[in-house]
Amino acid sequence: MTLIPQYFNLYDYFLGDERLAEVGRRTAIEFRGSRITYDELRTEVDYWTEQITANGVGEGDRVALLLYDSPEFVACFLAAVSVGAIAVPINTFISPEEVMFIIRDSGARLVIAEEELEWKVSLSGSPFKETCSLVVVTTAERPYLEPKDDLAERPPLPATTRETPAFLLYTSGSTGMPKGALHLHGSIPYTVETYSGEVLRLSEEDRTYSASRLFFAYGLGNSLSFPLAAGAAVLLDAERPTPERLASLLEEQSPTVFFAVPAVYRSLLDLHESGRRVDTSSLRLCISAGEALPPSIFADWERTFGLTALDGIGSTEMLHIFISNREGRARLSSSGEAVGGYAARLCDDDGNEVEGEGTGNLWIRGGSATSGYWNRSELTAETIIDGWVRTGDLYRRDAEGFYYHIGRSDDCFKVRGMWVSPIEVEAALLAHESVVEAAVVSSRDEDGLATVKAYVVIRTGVGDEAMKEDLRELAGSRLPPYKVPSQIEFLKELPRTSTGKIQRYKLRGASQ
Ligand code: 3UK
Repeated sequence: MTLIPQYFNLYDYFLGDERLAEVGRRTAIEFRGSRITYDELRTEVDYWTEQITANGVGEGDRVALLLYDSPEFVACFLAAVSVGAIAVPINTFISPEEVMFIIRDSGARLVIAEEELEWKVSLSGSPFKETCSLVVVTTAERPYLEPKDDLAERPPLPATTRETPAFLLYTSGSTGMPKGALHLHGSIPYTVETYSGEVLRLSEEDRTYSASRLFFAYGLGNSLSFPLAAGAAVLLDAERPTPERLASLLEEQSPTVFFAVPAVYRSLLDLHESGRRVDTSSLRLCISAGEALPPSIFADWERTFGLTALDGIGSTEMLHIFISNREGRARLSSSGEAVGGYAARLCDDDGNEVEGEGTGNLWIRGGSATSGYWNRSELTAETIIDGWVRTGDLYRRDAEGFYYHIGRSDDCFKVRGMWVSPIEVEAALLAHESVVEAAVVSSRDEDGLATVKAYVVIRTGVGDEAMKEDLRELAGSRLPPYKVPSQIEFLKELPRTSTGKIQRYKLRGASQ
């Protein structure tokens, strides 16, 4: 007997005739003071489908998106996947070198870029000239609400299934350039049915806003998958989510569900304290992810606004959150309990399972897991074992099944939700002529937030404040601000193993 895989396409899932019969006239997106209904969004997707196919894109081709959070992001993403192509969202904050790495690594056939970000894309040299085109989206005046009467009838959708590749999300690991985790058409509905269904429980009345952008797996779920699958409205904003910007947005656009990383919760609390009152009265739910939510922020948020921030851990590889706190049973310092549909397992370093209470490497299984890294079969085989995805995180589990994050089993860590690789920061410090060696670890500031701490050995033996300033300036000229060490300590030598490896765990112990 042959099993015919059942037809499934994300275009139909979000905007098919049956869905539009229900939600077509409701607001799907609010952006720059205009409202876009689900019906209008479908027209927008069909318009972008025409643009994409006119550029020769077909099934399996990659379409890179270098776009701000905007209706175009959503429309281009859905247009690309509707024709069986693979959408490749790119972080708008990264350097031109990293952008080009992703375009090259994914083998993009088309790049759709924000006019303001076009300078990061250079397709003139080979091998791109013949194989890759660029479409620029004008930032200032966007014609969403112009009638698009001249659209041709959509060609029939290709015979995609839940297993058909749909999008590729790049994430930077411990070393080197980012790696692309491939996701399938079925990955998104899985996260909708599990995490969103169980923890967010969105209704058509909800209005979601995510400070984390659409190009992150976190933002993609928060601002595309979850609201659109629920027939809710998503508030999108192309501007940088500064605390002031977020405060006005909360005040003027009344979201009901708010998503952010811990540092954003802290910055809103600070703003509120400084006298610019933050109005959270429209919110019914606050979600934190990306890094562990420090207990001080959890407590301050609750005390100040009477709202619980629900911490949960997700990853690019699993697409969204798989261990989470829940309303009414959120626990301080914990990432929460496994979300239904995901199995969590703690393993010792030999891969043996730790049962019940205990500590170990976190492995996760669930239907939204990446099918593998793009063109990295070895890395895929190391990361996915018998269907279990090794997260690289160390966790403790208590007797009731709550999980507590201990750290990364490699040495990478996150600051303000963004990855810091110690090696890269060390390299910047080592560029100073007086620096002999450097080791970078995560530390914590007074609020318990992760910061970058550098231990530095210098030629003259002892360093002073002026030297610290010098080093920060040098690092600042080579790295984005969040990677610049806020704490610097001088040492006579670094702790090393007999084989010469820096013992970062000793330094971490010293700084926490
Ligand atoms: C860390 C956390 C402790 C952890 C993400 C929500 O962050 C996301 O994906 P990334 O691929 O990073 C994954 C890694 O980040 N982490 C994330 N959340 C927490 N550590 N507590 C947390 N609550 O090391 C994990 O392995 O950038 C977050 C939804 C989708 C995502 N992709």
